[in-house]
Amino acid sequence: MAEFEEVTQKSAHHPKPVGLVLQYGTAGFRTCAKKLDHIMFRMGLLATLRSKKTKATIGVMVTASHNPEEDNGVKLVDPMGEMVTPAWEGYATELANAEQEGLLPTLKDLIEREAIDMAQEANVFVGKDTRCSSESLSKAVMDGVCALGGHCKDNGLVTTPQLHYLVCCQNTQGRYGEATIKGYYQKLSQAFIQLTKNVPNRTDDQKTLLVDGANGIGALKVSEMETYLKKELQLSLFNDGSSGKLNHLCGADFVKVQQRAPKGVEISAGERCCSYDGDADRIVYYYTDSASRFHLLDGDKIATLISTYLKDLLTQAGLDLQIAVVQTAYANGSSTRYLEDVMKVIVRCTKTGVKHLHHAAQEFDIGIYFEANGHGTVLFSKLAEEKIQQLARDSNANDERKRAAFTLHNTINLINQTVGDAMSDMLLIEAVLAIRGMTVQQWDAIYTDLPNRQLKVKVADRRVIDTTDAERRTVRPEGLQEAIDLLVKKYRRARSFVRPSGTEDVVRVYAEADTQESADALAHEVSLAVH
Ligand code: 16G
Ligand code: ZN
Repeated sequence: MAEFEEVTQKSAHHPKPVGLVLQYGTAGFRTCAKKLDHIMFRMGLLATLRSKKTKATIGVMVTASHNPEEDNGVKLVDPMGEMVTPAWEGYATELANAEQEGLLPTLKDLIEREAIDMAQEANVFVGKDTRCSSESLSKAVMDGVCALGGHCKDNGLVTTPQLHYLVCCQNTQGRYGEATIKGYYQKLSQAFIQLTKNVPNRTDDQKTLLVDGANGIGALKVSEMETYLKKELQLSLFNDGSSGKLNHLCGADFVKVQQRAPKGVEISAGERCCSYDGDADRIVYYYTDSASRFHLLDGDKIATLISTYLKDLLTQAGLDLQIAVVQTAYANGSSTRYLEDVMKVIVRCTKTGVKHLHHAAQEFDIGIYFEANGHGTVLFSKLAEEKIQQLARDSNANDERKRAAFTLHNTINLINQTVGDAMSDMLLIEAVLAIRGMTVQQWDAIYTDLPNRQLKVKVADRRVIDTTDAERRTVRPEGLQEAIDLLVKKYRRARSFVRPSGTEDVVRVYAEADTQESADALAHEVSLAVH
């Protein structure tokens, strides 16, 4: 068949380095950009097949998120804007690792196994971040799509969540929004303006926010969006990419891991600041107090703020909808206790990685999920959306209930339900703070984080560690969990776990306890037990 000849011909321009083995990991392929050309071409092929199979548009995003500038990566986006399914992650790995002469047989095998109709048309949306290597790597993706006769739309520079949004809009015939970047800005900014326009006494302080763009795509896109916000939110943008290096000493990952302010941001005491990561799907907030102490408001604090807000609105609306918060083992123990004991919401814990949280959140009427690192969003079930719409239209409902329903409706429009989105999360947080008349300090005071420490341990083979109970306990190697249990017992309010990283060749150690000294000591002792 002609298309296979094209594949053979074109793949010769994107040769695979012999012996190189890479895996479609927690967040797609990610490594040094120089090793990725063949991967990109092949992901173009795979996305085309996925599109034929699902009879829908598929997304391919070229980014390495918070990794250094020299790295790059690629993730596939399924029709409704979700991450690609585990079976297709497996195909991605197979296709990526086939040696040059094995590419065609692997491709044909996949087509047979999935019974793909090659006559079906295919559509692929491609997006890229601001890395130097992204331009040519995204071209390699498009080469792959063309080789199999697929149609390609080059969306150019976009954030990861923008690409997820575009794919979802395209496949739902505009029901989720208009499938353009302008449509994205309009949807979000209109919802934000609706939510904040009647808030009494909103001060200039409340309207101003410092944003660290991590010198990446988020900086570019947030400044595009700002004009749509009509001064209802005024951003002071730092690390906008004009001079600094991507993710270097800045961005959400740096701030969360280092627990300190990024380079290049001039913060005065009490000012509200936030940091995006390199593809703008993560966000964390922070401020410094009058004693120059740094205070971080991470994904757990964001989940708590949003769930308090939504729970109150449901009460005002008199709607009986089940609300749940999904976390991972990294969630600070104080946040879990607060959510369960004070707020009385359901809390679920899943393995690390957005797809696990997203999946668990789909089981509830309203599922709020956030990783402590700041990746998260809120999912509303179809039923929940319908009940909210119905109430907003119900002429017999009283004013308070209707108002709450309208607010919920606008809140839904403000949220990017396809994936965590720094810009959408930022607007949601800003709207909630405005509506509740809260300062960042008041938000921070909802509960106090337990001191905690994260460490990395290099071991010969991290795969010897096997975990269970959403990564909170180990089952292998034998005796390790017992050793951790004994160490934890020595400290007050302590908890610790270890897990093999899904993105780096290390074992991660987490510990929390009543004081920073205890958390540090426990993390250190547990890391010795891992060796
Ligand atoms: C990836 C995940 C992130 C997770 C991190 C854990 C996605 C989109 N991203 O970046 O959610 O927190 O991996 O990395 O799923 P680790 O396994 O190295 O700790
Ligand atoms: Zn990211």
